[in-house]
Amino acid sequence: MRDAPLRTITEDEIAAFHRDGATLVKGMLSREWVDLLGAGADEAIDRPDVMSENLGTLRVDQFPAAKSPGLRRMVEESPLAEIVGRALGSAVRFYMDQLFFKPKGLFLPTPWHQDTCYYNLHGHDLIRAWVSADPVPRDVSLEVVRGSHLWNTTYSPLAGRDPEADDDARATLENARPDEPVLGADAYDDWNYFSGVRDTRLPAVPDIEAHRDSYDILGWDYEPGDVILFHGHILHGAGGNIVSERPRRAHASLWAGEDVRYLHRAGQIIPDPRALYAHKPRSGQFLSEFPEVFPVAWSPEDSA
Ligand SMILES: O=C(O)CCC(=O)C(=O)O
Repeated sequence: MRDAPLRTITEDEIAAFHRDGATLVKGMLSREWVDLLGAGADEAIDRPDVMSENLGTLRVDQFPAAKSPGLRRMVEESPLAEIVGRALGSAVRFYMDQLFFKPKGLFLPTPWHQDTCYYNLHGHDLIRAWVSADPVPRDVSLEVVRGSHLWNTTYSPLAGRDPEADDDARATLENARPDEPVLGADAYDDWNYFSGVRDTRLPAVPDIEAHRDSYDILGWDYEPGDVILFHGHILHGAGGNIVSERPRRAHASLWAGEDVRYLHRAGQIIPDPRALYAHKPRSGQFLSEFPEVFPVAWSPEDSA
């Protein structure tokens, strides 16, 4: 049974998400959910596994809800599914989650990137819910390039082996098969951000940081209980290079609406959700064809 948000997301907030590609939705999660988010993040932080990466002072975990009961409850029982479902205006399915932990001390920036190219997914109805157990001031919070979710460009990932410097990576990219993921189920035995191959045939992410004045950058002061919604295709990053007295325990979950399909990407970086491998998905199949792996988490009928 899912808990309801403290209030219903407004039409204006939904319109802002679709227009700008991201919006801050204030005051949606109760203190109990924020406490559980903090406890769940700590559980994941204390259990580094093959899906954990230390990138300087940024620790990123893929699929942390798989090992943290607290984060699993956030995904399965918290109001997040209803919030993202109302924003998309359709049924939603949980695809995956990530933890972005910056311990107190020097916060390094999260570089500007787009998530699209990291996953074997294709479609427009992709939405992320970014929440933090700690207050996050504007200068170290999530930022997006307003409207970039509609640019219709898939950029090259920042991670992955470089095919221009590595013959093996080039061969992997050139020989990628449309019916086989580049990262197989064995990625769950041994994975890092450079297990996959960077698809350098895609355009490079523009140097947004060096030309901030040329972009319309949106960002917010974040308080626990708020939810930042952002589109799966938007260019985003997070500020840094400041010393903070507090950690930043952020959790981002990725949800799919109706048009989202599986797509074998030659430059896949993040493995498919573990349970999907057994189904041997083909490019073009809707996620809804795998209801055992991606059950409906919330649908408008739930609140009718
Ligand atoms: O929180 C961050 O620093 C980055 C978050 C991010 O890149 C994401 O949620 O996709």
